[in-house]
Amino acid sequence: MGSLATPSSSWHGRGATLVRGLHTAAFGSFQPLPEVNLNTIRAESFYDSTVEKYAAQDVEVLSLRQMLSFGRNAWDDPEKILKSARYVQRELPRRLARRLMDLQLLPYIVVANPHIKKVYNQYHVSFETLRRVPMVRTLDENQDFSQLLRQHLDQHAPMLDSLATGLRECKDKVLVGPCLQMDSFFDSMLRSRISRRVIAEQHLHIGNKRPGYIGVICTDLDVHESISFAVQKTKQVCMETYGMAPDVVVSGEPKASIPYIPAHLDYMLYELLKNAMRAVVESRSSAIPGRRNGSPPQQHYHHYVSGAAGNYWAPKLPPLHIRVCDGTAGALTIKISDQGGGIADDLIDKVWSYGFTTIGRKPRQATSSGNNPSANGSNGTGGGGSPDVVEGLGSGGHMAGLPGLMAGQGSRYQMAGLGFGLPLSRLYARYFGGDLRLQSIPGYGTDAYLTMKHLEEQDGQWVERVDEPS
Ligand code: ADP
Ligand code: K
Ligand code: MG
Repeated sequence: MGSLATPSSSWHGRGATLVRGLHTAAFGSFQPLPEVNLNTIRAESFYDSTVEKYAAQDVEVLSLRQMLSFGRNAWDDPEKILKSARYVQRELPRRLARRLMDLQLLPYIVVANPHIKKVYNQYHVSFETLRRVPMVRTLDENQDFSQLLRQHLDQHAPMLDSLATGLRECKDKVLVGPCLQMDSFFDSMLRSRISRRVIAEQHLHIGNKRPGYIGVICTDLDVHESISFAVQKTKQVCMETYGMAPDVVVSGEPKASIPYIPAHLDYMLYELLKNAMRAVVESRSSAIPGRRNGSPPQQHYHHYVSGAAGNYWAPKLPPLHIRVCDGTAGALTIKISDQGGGIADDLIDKVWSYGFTTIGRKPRQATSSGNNPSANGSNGTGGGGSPDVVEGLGSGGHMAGLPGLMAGQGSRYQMAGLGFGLPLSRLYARYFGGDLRLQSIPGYGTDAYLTMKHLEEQDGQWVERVDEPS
């Protein structure tokens, strides 16, 4: 199977000139540090007192503001770079140990799943490897450590996919009932994963001088640029999948910007736009089969489509509307409105569950009036539940996905299917103190509100990010 998209800080391909992040190949091929033999480190048994010891240690959570102020001019300050390396060395084993403990607590049927076991083993290998690296004292040692870090980031790239597949297989066995809080398990696994990757990527980029960036954080991210980029990519995928795509009308604060990790915003926009476009196309596509090559009865409401699926008359798609609202209470909100038929009341909570998707279901959403969705929710590229965007194919390794897409990885990615888009996007939004909410009018359409916090002081407190789960 393919894999699951998550953002990467190593981002490229936004047009030939627009390069986000740095090419990881700069680190060259990896030579393991002499003390560590990767081949001998294996998770022999699930119980491991060393893991327990590390898991019990406190983690140090840095806010976005702290990361920005620490990282400022770090490229010119070897002491800062070494301090950053030691922070990473200290934090990652503790955080990995906590997740290993979580995995150990899963019911046997879940732990025994080969995909979940693979995740456990990989986490364990990284834990054992990283905790054994001697404290970094020189820039040369940091260079080696950075290579090791990059290697582990890349090795963990497919782990999200394994978790998702493991979840699906366990759910199928029906043995994983409500007693196991799957969503909160995934929330803490994935939030921790985001944290670890942000920590690692921030260190890997902290020594690079890049205008407008501190490490992987863009200090003034142009929100409209991110939107138009995501629109362009989603339209492309939507066209490839359905042979048509709705237009997108963008309005609002034209100069909106925010300090943010570009790949995080790119990911959220891409997932929300895919959902919105899919809803619009599928809620109108029922008319398509009968209209091939014929004259439409109501010229005004139809347009001629020439695509992979052939030539036919299709109903005109109502455009998506995106509005950027800045400056209210220290938050920037992006509202994405579609007329894709909305979400049925009985599904409105379920859509936030990891793995929940209506791909391959029928019917897929609320209907009223004559707005019947197509009976077949799949997109014709083979099998419901197939993966979405390919992760790990982007040069960024992990959190790749979109970068993989950028690099033109062919037609493997699709519009939907893993059921991770909404919950994972909300996790990313909340990670830096923002949020993601949906407002649906069944039978009409959906508004998604993506809110991101500015770094201003609020009620006497700086906006902090939600980091490692306790
Ligand atoms: P996936 O897109 O892989 O199915 P998501 O988590 O992104 O997973 O979305 C879960 C489900 O929520 C979708 O399958 C779809 O049924 C529903 N949904 C999400 N966004 C919309 C929308 N804008 N309009 C209608 N339904 C939506
Ligand atoms: K979902
Ligand atoms: Mg989706």
